[in-house]
Amino acid sequence: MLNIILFGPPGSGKGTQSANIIEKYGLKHLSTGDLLREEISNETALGLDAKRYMDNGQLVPDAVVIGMIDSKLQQHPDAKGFIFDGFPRTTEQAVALDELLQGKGSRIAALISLEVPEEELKRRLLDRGQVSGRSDDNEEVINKRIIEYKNKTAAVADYYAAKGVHHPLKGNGSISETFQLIGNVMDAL
Ligand code: B4P
Repeated sequence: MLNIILFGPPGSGKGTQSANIIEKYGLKHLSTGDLLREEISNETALGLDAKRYMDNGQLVPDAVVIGMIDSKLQQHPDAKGFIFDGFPRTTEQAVALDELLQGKGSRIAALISLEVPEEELKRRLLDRGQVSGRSDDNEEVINKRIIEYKNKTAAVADYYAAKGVHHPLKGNGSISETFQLIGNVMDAL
């Protein structure tokens, strides 16, 4: 199995690049953001609870997202690998993911980190907000998301750097330039 984490701050292009990666490499895409938005649109109890956090620029509690990923991994026992998009977002989630993969005799091969300057992130998220209907469409929520990323999520890159699988990339080129850089890492694995 080839398991990749696509990592980076809000608006760095994780969802955008995941679409390119699954098309070229045939990995199963697991996006916690997409899974949570699906729960919200189905108005499940989990979704209604998650919405309170997401609308406020906060991370959803670890137990909720770890449970979602656990059940998705079980639903796809024959996948040739996974691209984890937006997960893990805390060190606790990273430890849980490692344990889940160990149970399948597998591990994370690479954490690909998209590095984008803060002003560019804000510009992209404000642009996305005009068409997406998502709640992170204003500076107040965007700033909260960036603070949450620095406080809770950035450490996940250090966790995987200590395992020797952290691949930081410049993520502020065009979509195709960034995909080229990701492809260089993927092809070497
Ligand atoms: P996510 O849905 O994961 O998404 P994101 O961080 O907002 O954006 P992403 O990096 O995917 O950017 P995109 O490709 O769209 O998270 C949403 C929320 O869900 C979180 O705030 C949190 O509350 C919750 N959540 C999710 N996972 C969680 C977890 N594990 N634990 C707890 N809570 C969790 O790109 C942004 C825009 O930029 C797009 O419009 C795109 O077209 C544009 N763009 C992309 N690349 C570009 C490029 N190279 N040049 C120009 N524009 C580009």
